[in-house]
Amino acid sequence: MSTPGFSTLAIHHGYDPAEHHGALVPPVYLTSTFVFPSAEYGGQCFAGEAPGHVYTRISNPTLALLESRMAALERGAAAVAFGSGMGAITSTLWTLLRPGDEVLADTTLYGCTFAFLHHGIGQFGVKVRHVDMTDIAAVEQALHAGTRVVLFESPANPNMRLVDIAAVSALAKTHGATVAVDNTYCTPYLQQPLALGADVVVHSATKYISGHGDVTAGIAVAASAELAQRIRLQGLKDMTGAVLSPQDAALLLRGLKTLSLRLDRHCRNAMALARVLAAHPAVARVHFPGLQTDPFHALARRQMRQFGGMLAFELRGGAEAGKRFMNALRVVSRAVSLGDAESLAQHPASMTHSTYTPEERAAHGISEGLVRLSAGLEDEADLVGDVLQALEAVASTPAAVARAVAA
Ligand code: 7XF
Repeated sequence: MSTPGFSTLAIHHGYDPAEHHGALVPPVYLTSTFVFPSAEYGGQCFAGEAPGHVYTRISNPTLALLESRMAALERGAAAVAFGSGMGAITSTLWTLLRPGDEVLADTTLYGCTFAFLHHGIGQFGVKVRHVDMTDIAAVEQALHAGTRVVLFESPANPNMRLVDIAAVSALAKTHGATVAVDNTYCTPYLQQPLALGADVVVHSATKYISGHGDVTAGIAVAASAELAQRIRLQGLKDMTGAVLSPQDAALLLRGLKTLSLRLDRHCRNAMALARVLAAHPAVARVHFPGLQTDPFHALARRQMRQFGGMLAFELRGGAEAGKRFMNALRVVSRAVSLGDAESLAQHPASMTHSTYTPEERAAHGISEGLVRLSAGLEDEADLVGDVLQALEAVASTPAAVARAVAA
């Protein structure tokens, strides 16, 4: 049989019903511990000399199925599941970094990843440096022998900047740095950073992979099995303990089955919303790589299958207008998170990126007026109608009328 396609892997990889009483859906191993056939065998398991599960914080058959499926989908060697995206990110970075090492990060990162670097691991002798990774020459200049990890998101949360994964990975390799890419916005259906040269991919599986807003989870997928094992035995087992519950692993396995179908719809809805926003006079700027005018359009065509379900925009009336827009929404929910069936709108400066100071947001390219939208799975016409009526509500306020008259 030829190599199975993405959806076939997402539905079948690593599971044979014949080994489980014919159960179509994999059973959930709802157990924290595993019984040893003998005391000697238990000791051998702990010494890594005999196969078998010993304790769910280290491994569990339901988690192992999710991990092998995610590794196949990301084209990695092995994966480790976590109880949250921050669990995946912190466990991976604690494993890779020592005092004196430097992590070179893009200018824009999700707020808690930024906080972990500056207020978490940064307190323990790890140096944190930011560089604009959309500028390859700047990355080349910033890399040096002490750079242990290169970390970025593409597209970046919240401002939709894209990083050339292949170019940055190739440069980082020449300096012996490990490249970690947060692939939450894309999932492996839209983008496969390991195939482009990255060493490890991290996800908030709370988002598209779960897809239904009812799970918090994370995944790290490594290009080498050795790195995945280090992340499991140091980062997960001893340093964070951020294990995923088997019940939640089962929900993620269910989410994966429809990931490609859902993302096709998310991407279509996001494109429709981006077009409507870009054409509206109340909108100053739309950040969406699917627009031909977007500075990252050509790169997106090269490294993404489609343009994703996330977009961000700034209204001419700034942050105040942005809040009025959000308050006028009727179909789109006002909430953080992303990748759910429900479309979600949030204000990064006061919500997901309030971990930055206003000065840091200004220096890191996160404008105070930015509104972020996660296009859900509702009907396109209803979403477009909702966004248009909310834009009209903003445009017809007294302040907007006064501005229009003055102009
Ligand atoms: O620990 P989580 O499962 O919430 O994942 C953390 C995380 C990691 N990477 C990226 C790119 C993320 O967007 C997230 C979580 N972001 C949510 C958001 O931006 O809305 C969190 C809500 S405060």
